[in-house]
Amino acid sequence: SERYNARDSEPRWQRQWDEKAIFASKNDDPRPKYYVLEMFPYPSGRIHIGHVRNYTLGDVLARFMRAKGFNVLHPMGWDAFGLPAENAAIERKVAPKAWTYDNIAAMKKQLRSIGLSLDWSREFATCDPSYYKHQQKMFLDMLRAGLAEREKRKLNWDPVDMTVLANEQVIDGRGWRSGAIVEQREMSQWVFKITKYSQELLDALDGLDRWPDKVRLMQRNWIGRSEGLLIRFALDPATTPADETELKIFTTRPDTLFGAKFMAISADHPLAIAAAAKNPKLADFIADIKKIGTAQEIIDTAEKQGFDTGIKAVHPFDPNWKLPVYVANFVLMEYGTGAIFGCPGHDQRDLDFVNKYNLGVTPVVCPEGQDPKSFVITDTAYDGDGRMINSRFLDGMTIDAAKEEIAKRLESEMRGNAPVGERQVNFRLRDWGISRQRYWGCPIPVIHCPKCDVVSVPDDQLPVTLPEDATFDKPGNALDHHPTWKHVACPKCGGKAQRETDTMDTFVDSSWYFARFTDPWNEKAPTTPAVANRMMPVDQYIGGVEHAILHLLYSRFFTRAMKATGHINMDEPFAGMFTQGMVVHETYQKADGTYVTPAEVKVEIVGGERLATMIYGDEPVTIGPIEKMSKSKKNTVDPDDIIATYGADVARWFMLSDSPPDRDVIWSDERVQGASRFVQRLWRLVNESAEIAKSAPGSRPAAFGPEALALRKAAHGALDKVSSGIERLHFNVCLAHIREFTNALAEVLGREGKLGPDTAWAVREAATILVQLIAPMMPHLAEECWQVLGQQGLISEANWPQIERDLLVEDTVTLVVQVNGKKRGDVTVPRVAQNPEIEAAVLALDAVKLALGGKAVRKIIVVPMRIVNVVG
Ligand code: ANZ
Ligand code: ZN
Repeated sequence: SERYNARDSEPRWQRQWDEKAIFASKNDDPRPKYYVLEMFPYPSGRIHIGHVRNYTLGDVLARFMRAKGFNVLHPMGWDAFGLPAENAAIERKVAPKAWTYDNIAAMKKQLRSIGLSLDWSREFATCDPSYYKHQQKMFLDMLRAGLAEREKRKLNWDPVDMTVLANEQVIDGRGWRSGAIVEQREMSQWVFKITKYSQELLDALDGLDRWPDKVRLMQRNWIGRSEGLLIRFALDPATTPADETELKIFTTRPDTLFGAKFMAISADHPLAIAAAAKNPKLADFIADIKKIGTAQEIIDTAEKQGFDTGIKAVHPFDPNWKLPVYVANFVLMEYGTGAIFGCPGHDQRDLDFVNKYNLGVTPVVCPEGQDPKSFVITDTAYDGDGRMINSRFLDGMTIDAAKEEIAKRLESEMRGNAPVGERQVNFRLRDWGISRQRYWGCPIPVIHCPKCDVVSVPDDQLPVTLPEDATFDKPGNALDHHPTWKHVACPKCGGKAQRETDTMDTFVDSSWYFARFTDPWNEKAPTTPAVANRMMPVDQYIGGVEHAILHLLYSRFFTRAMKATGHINMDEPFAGMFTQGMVVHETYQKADGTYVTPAEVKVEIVGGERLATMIYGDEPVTIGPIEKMSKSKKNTVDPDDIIATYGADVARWFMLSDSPPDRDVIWSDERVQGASRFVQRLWRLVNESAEIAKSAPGSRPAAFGPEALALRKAAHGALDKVSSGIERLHFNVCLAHIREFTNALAEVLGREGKLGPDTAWAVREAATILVQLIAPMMPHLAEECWQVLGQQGLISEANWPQIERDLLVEDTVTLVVQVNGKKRGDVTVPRVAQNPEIEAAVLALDAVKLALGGKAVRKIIVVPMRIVNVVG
C-alpha cells in the first residue's frame, strides 16, 4: 500500500467532523456529562508549541470520554483583553479590537489544523460585548452583595506611563517600561472582597483531591493563614511624639518575647511618619528605602536596613526593660499591624539585623539534648523545637506551652480598657484590586456623580461598551482622554457626571468563562443556573503551573461570589486539575554569542559526539543547555511548520510520548521523525491486517488456537492498560503499551505460511482495537484506518471497545517452594496444572534436590495458588 499522506488526509477529516458537528455537546443530552477544559489562550497572534501540548492532552481525554459514552463538553474561547493589544495600537497604529479579532481568526485556523475535538458552537472572546455585558452585571450584583467595594490604597504610580504598576513591575524604584521613578499614590480603586472567603478557600483545598499537591500547597501558602498574638507595647513617653502612647505588633512567636532585642516598624507606619516629621534624617531614610518598592521578593532579598527612631518601647513583662524602635525596610505595612518585635535568636531576618546594628542575641529556645550554657547563636537563627531558656517563668516549657502561657497572661492583663494581648488569626491574602487604568478591558459599570457619589449603571443600559474611536497617541488611559465617552448624565439625578474610566483586571474575565461555556447563548444572564449546575464543575482542567495561584484562586473565589449572587450553586469550579510541563529545547549559539533557531542548524554525530553547524555555510554552532522555548533564545519550533512537514498526528503523538505530561518534554527532531516512522508503520500494519481480515470468518470462531489466543490477550491487555492509563492521564505509559501491542501484531503478520481462520479473525479484532486505541491520540490516521478496516461511520463517533476480562487472566501461576518449611525458590506452572504435574516440576528443581541432600521425600503439601512444601 501507499504511504500514509497526512497532508491530504488531515484536512479531509477535519472538514467531515465540522460538517457533522460531532463535537457539539447538547445541553439536553441525557447521558452523564464530562467537562474537559484547557486554559483558553490569549490571542497573541500565533499558537505556540506549548498550546499544542496543552490542547492535545485535553483532546485525548475528551475523545476517550466521548467514546466511553459521556456527553463531553470540550469548548474553546479567547482570553482577549489585555495590554499587548494596546501596545500593538501604539506601535503599529491598529485598533486593539481589529488586532485582537485578526489574531483570533489566525489562531483558530491553527487550532483547527491540530484536529481537536472542540465544540466551536460555544466559542466566545472575553472582549465580545455579549460576554462582558454579563461580567458587568455580576460586578453590580457583587457590589450590592458587599463583595465589591471601593477602597483607598497606596499604589505604585508611573508618572510617565501614567498608570498604576503592580509590585512586580517596579524594579529598583523605577517603572519597568518607562524607567521613571515610581511614586506612591493613594488612590481609590475597586476591590473584590476575596478575604471574606480566606478561611473557606483554605479549608476547601482539602476536598480537592484531584488537584496536584504542589498546587494546593502553593494556594495554601498564598492564603497564608497564621495564628498569633497581637501585643500592645507601651511606649516610653519621654521618647515619643505626642499622641503616640503604644505600639501594636503581631507575632506568631510570643514564646520568644524574652529574647526580644528591638522593635521594628514599616516606613508607612503612622509612628514612623510622626517621627519623621521631626527628624529630617529619618525622613530621608524612609524616602530611600521606599524606592525598592513593595514586591515581596525584592524585600526578602534586599539587605536589611533600619533607622533608630530614638523611641523606646516597654517590655510587657518588665517595666524597666526598654526596646529601641527602628524603622526597617523588611516590615510591610500591609501585613499584621505593620510592626514587630525582633527576636534575633529565632528569626533569621532579625539576626541579620542585630548583627548589623550590634544589638546582641539571647537564645530563648534550646534544642532538646543541648546544654543551654553552651548554646550560642551567631549567624544562623534557630527556628526548631526545644525547651524555653533565659525566659523567667517560661523556662523549661515547650514552645507551645510557652505560647499559651504568654497569651493567657497578656489576655488577662488590662491596660486602659483593653487587654494587652489578643489572639488573632492573620491571612496573607489581600483583597483583589481589580481597577486598571487601561482601555482594552471590561469597563467598570459605574458613574461618578458630584451629587450622588458612585451610581451603578442601570441593568438595562448594559453593556457599557468601549468606544471604537479611541486614540493611543498619548500616554495614559485612552478611555480617560476620549473626548466624549466618559461624559454622561447621572442615572439618579440627571446631572452632569462621569463614567468610571478604569477597566477590570483581565483576571476577572478568566474567572468565570468556564461557567459561561455551559450556556453561552443566554443573552439575559451570565449563566442558566439549571444548566450550569448540571454541567459544572469542570471535571478535568488542564493548564500551566504558572496559573497555579492567582487564576485558580480567583476562579474559586468568583464561583463562590456567583453562588452568593444566584448565578450558580456550587463552590468549587474545578473538580480535577492537571498542570502540564513545558516544551523545552536545546539552544544554539554562534561564536559571536548570537542565538540561532533550530531550523537553521544541522546536528550530526561525529565520533559519538553531537556537533552542530549552520545548514548554510557550515559555520560551527555551540549546542547550549535545554531551556524553555522563548523568542529571545530562538529555541522555538513553529507548530505550523511541524504540521506542514509531519502532520498534526505526528506532533500529537510526539507530545504524548516519552515524558509524563506533568514533566517537561524535550523537543527533538530525531524523535519527531521516530513518531513519523511509527505512523507509517501503523498504516502498513493496518493495511496488511485488512488483507488478512478478508479471509477471516464473519462470525466469531467457537475456539481459538494458542496463536490466536496470544494475540487476543495482547489486544485486550493493551486495551485494559490504555483505558486506565488515559483516565489517569498517564499518556506516555499508554503509548508504550500501544507500541508493545503493535509489535505483537506485527509479529503475527510476519509469520511464514497462511494463518488459520481463528488467527485471521483475531488479527481483524486486534487491528480494530489498535486503531481505536490510537484514535484519541492520532484521530486523523485512525479515521483513515477505520475505513481501511471496512468499518461504518466515523471512528470519532464509535464506542470504546469492550474488554473481555477473562482474556486478562494470567494463565500461569508462580508458587513458593519450601523444603521442610524453609523457602528454597519458586516454580511457575500453568494455572490449570494438577498436583502431580506441580509435584514433578518442584522435584525437578536443583534447589530442592540440594536441600533434600539425597533424603527421600516423605510427602508434598500443595497449598493451591500459593505454596508447595516438600517434607523430607
Ligand atoms: C516575633 C518573632 C520571633 C517572629 C521569632 C518570628 C520569629 P507569618 O508566619 O508569615 O504570619 N511579622 C509580622 N508582621 C510583619 C510585617 N508586617 N512585616 C514583616 N514581618 C512581620 O509571620 C509572622 C511573623 O512575621 C511575626 O512573628 C513577625 O515576627 C513577623 F523568633 O514576631 B515574629
Ligand atoms: Zn447624581
